Amino acid sequence: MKDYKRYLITSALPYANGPVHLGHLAGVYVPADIYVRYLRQRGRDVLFICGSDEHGVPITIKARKEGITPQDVVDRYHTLNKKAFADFGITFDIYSRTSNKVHHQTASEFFETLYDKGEFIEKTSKQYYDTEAKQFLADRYITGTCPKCHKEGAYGDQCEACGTSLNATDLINPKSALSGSVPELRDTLHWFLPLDKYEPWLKQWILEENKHWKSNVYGQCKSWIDAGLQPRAVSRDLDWGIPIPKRIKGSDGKVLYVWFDAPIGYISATKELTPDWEKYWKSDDTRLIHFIGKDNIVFHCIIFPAMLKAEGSYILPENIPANEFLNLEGDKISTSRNWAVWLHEYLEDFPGKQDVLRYVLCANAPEAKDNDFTWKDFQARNNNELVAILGNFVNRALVLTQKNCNGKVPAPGALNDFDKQTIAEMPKIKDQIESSLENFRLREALKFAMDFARLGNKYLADTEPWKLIKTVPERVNTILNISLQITANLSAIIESFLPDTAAKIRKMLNIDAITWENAYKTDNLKAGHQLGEPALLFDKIEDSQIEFQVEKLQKTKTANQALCAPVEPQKPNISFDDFSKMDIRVGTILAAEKVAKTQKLVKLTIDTGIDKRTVVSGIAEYYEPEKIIGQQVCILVNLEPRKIKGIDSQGMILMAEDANGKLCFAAPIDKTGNGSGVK
Ligand code: B3M
Ligand code: ZN
Repeated sequence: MKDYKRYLITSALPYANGPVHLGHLAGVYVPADIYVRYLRQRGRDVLFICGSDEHGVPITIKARKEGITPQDVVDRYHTLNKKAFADFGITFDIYSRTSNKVHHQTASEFFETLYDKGEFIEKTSKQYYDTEAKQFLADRYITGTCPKCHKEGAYGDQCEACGTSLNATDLINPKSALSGSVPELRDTLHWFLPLDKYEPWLKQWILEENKHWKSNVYGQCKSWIDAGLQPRAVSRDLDWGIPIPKRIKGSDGKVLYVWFDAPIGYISATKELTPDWEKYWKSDDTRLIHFIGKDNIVFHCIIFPAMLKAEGSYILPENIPANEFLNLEGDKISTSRNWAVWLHEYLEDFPGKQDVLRYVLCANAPEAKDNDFTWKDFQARNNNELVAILGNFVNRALVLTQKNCNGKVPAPGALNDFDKQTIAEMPKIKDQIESSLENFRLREALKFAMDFARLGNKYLADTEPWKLIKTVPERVNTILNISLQITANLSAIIESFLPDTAAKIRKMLNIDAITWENAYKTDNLKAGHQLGEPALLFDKIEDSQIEFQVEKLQKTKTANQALCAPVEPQKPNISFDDFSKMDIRVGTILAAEKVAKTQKLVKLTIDTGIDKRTVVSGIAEYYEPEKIIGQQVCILVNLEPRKIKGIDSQGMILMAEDANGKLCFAAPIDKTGNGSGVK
């Protein structure tokens, strides 16, 4: 490989529309942080860049749902995620955000440069427009019937029922999610990056010159390129994002497509971090590496490089070690289904155990294929690997020294063959770790790092110093010296994977960090050096803790299913007169009984304040009749009476129905007089 002078490491900018979870950490941020820490240990010039991706339609949808502004949404999650990353020891040099001024400027200048160079195609196409809300509709804001499976509630970009990707114009009976009205097709102008023009270059650059990329990354790129590349719109009709520069004709109401501005965020964040930013972005001897998840491959391997190439003054990524996905207990991690382990919650349940999660996520990293996180495996790796191997070795070496040498590093005597063999293993393992890390095989690197601890453990087990204390104390001194040298080196070897643990070991050894270059030597600790107090590095995780986590996950799944399911779009507007025609009163349930031979129906007698009347309601699945007597409810009293299963039902009880069809009473919170009107 080329001799690079500096490293520019980026990790995907997470959308600031939800908290980060363990899947993000495993796929992107832990691997990037391990690699960066390792580079720093080797004294390399490195910048580690990240931040929040704060544009795009999902953020506006979330804001609408919660009745707050998109800026409120991104402020909330930017702060939360920044803290979560810091808590897990992810050592970004900057965690910026794309709503920053410098980013807006950088991204719109980038657009202008390409525009002025004539790199875009301008095209008018037909898109849905909501005449009531007076705006063009993003695909996610249009719902309708799926042309494929004929289920309702499909989105303009995808049917979630059958998974088909759609164009908004494919939907049957399209409706605007903003106003509920039927949208109309209108002409709109957009700017397109002609990826087809870059196809020959991309073919050469990726398929010929970047054969060293991971096979999952290379394979995905190849299939995109083989399928033929099409021009891609880089603008959107939206009011949240970076406005297309005013001087450009037709820019009104248009913003940059989020995937155009987000990767430029790497550049703006570097600008914000250092006035030297151009040295990192514009010199051929910088090694630029993007850490991402597999869903971001096309944007980082094809579209962003094509943008950079079109602009002309930037370097291109040397590698893009994208990972596959981490599943959780056999199911895809999903924010909307709340099937996730949230980082802030993990720390509440396992305070101080960041390194354990870093360890398990790296040991299980979805490097070549999707992988599964299970709490059982988490427990097993903690108990059988961190406690039994790493923790046990370090503890034995230190406690034995404290007992037998007053906590001072003993001077070694003559070495025997086994000592020499053991010592000779250290540089070998270190080399293996280097080669694995340089090639982004982090799981393998961690396995080798644990071999370093295994080496120490085996050395103590085979030499059994505790049996020699009385008989050959000089031999014990040699064994302990070697064990302590291994421990000291181990603190450097595991530093990038388990930074807190490395710091704890250094504290127990009473030393400063050992450089990577010295992390195999046997004179890092001088004879007579006073050690600190030994303490346990890890403790066992009990079955009960694991059962608690599994149950918690199961519970959140059920509880949140209802809350997170997509809600129905709003219905068309009505006048106030329409509303006042409904006579809704508060009443009290006087009697309730199941209607014979039905599953769902309950016959209720209600005191409406006006009269006592009978209403049949479909609530039997959710309420036991005897338990609701005396409860207040709201009742639409002037609904045309209907015969239901032979019973005259005079009115309707108001119920809240969630997206899964579950019902609960919509009733006054405070007790009030029967007959009170609801307005
Ligand atoms: N925000 C997608 C994601 O979080 C996107 C990455 C941007 S990286 C420039 O998966
Ligand atoms: Zn469908």
